[in-house]
Amino acid sequence: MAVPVARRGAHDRVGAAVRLGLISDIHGNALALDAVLAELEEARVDRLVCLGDVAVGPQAVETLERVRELGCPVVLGNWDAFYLGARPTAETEVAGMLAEIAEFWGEALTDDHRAFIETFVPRLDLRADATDVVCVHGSPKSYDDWIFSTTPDEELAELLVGLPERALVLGGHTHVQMVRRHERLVVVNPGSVGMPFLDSWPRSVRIGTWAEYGVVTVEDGRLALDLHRTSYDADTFLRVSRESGMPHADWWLGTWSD
Ligand SMILES: [Mn+2]
Repeated sequence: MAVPVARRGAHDRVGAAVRLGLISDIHGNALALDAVLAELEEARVDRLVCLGDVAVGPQAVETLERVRELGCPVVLGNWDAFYLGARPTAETEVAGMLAEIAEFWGEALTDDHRAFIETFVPRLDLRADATDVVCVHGSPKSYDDWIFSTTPDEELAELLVGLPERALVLGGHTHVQMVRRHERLVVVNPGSVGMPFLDSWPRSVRIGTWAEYGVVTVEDGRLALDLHRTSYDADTFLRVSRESGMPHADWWLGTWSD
């Protein structure tokens, strides 16, 4: 993968014309990640940013190790935090099942893997050309916050309070691609690499059999936002998932839909 290794820093200057590749919510789906990385290599992005929820899925180890090899900065997601001991906030039946499944997937992770997850940051601030870029998982306040296209303006204002007046806010967590303006801010969600949702969680859990990512190009006052969907071998991924012996397999596999 010809993406340069990114330095970490509070304000990491990345030069004039910048193409950022955005991957988020990979959710232990290495096959989807490989398909996305192949396209991002073609797209000649200058750097990659991962917006969190990396390992939690059937191919936890492979996915985490691929992301580590990329050397890109990673924002801490709620399920990354789960593997560092954080408990899920939701107490629904579905949330309980997901936590049991996640525990199972996490059994394959070593202390070395957890040490890598500990390097994930709650928020990453970049400068791309003259643009402030704020990278988060849910919102700048919490990896548990949802920003949907339908989130009321007043609620959104609360979640974005304290940001620079003009900034690009990059976040994941909803598994739904989105571009939304809020005053001078532009909020972009590249969707989910490994488990894109057909509906807005938590209304229901329905997962699509494609992979999502984004490319942001910033150049001399110009801004281009590309939200991509691509295909991968989802049949093999679902077969691997079933064969893993995961708990609640019938329910979980039943949430996947073409
Ligand atoms: Mn997620």
